[in-house]
Amino acid sequence: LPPLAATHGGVPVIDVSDRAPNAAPVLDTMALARAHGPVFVQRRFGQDLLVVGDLDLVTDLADEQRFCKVIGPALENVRGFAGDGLFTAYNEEPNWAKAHDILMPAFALGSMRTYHPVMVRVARRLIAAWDRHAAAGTPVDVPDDMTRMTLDTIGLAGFGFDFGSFERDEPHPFVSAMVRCLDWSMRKLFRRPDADHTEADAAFRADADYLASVVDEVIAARRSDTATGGGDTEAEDLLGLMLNAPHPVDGTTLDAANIRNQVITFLIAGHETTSGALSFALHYLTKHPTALREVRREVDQLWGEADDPEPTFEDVGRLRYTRQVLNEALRLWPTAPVFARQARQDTLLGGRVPVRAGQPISVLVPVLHRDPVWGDNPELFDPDRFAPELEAARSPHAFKPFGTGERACIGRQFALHEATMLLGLLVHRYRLLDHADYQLRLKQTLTIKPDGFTLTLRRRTSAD
Ligand code: MNH
Repeated sequence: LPPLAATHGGVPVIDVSDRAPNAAPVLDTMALARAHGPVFVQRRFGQDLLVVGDLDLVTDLADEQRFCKVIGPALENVRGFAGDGLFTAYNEEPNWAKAHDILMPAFALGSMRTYHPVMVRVARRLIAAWDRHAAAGTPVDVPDDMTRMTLDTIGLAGFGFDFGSFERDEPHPFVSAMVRCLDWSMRKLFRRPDADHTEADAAFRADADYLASVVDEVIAARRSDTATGGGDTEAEDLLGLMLNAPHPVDGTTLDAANIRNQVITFLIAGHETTSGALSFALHYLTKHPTALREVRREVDQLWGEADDPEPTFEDVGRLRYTRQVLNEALRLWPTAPVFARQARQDTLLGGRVPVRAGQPISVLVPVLHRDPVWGDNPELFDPDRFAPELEAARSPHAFKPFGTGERACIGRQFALHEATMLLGLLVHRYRLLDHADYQLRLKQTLTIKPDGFTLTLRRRTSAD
């Protein structure tokens, strides 16, 4: 481990300049927390970053009177392709509040009802593909297929655009370009100040331009649809709101550059983290037969021996334990593992750590999710931690996979509805066979996923 360089207001300072990032840099940061405690300063090439993963301090950081979101170094890089979209807009940038106000209705409960049939339709695409693998006895690449499912879902539900991911052997090129853009945004954080990065930057620019060209295609498809009299039913989807909805206060619509940034933002934020969460949940279910049995009990109670259940919107709300499984997977591996906060004024964080106004403070979510508040075996996968009575007794700040406050995830209900339903349908239909005795290995491109996770499948029979 790197030596302690100094301390800062009682907080250890660790110089990590000499460490090359591995496949999942968040694991390195978690190791620092294990060695030095959940609050420390990470120093790289003379730049300091305060990192926090302890419940008391995160509770303080969640106080919106004193702290707010900051576009830290990582999101500053993401701005290179998502611009002033909702995720990467500065708090004080007028387009944040404007887009937030215009797009909020698309995430109200009523809207989830309208997305539900689309989510079922895309779930059936995945099931059709998995049925073929089950019949052939060939393995499925779980994160790749979860990504196909979530990308097609946000494309169709938000934009009326079909990526057709299950008709492709390889991921849609939008996904590969996006992954490289996210990876560039992350690797840039580790650059030695003296090296030349012209080539990587040019490749990034080409990928970012390609993402923008896909967006133009998505928008053009809508415009031609509207011109031919279709599209009425889509007037209220995300793209409809982006293109046409007047701001409730000043009556203007979003500008063209901002619309492009919003489409890129939602196509990425709307699928990348959800697919990781589903992949982790499936991994843990294959390793925890008791939890798997409980999910089976729940889905069988709902859908019995139906060959092709028709899940209703209300059904998804009844999958309580299945949702606990997702929450527990998001506790152990929050797929967006870091978010950043800043003090509104110079202050003492938690009454003890001096911080300057505007200074980025990293919340290391996987460490928060292993705080002593989670008991003495926080590494254990146990969905019962999310039983309603235990949840009610626990601090609301102990679990932050969706960030916090005004800038928390707008798509949380969307993600949970989509993921809970799919997880339920898969457990209802298949035996998930851990044919390779998969050992969890993380891959990170800002967000995290299980790397190289495959399963084989068998259709369940009444005997299973
Ligand atoms: Mn989402 C913000 C995690 C699914 C769209 N999301 C955030 C933040 C986290 C997050 C954390 C806050 C980041 C920060 O503080 O800097 N999001 C997730 C996770 C999932 C997820 C773990 C799935 C699981 N997110 C979704 C989905 C959508 C979406 C689905 C869209 C359909 N998220 C967003 C947007 C923001 C956001 C947009 C930015 C909101 C804002 O700042 O106003």
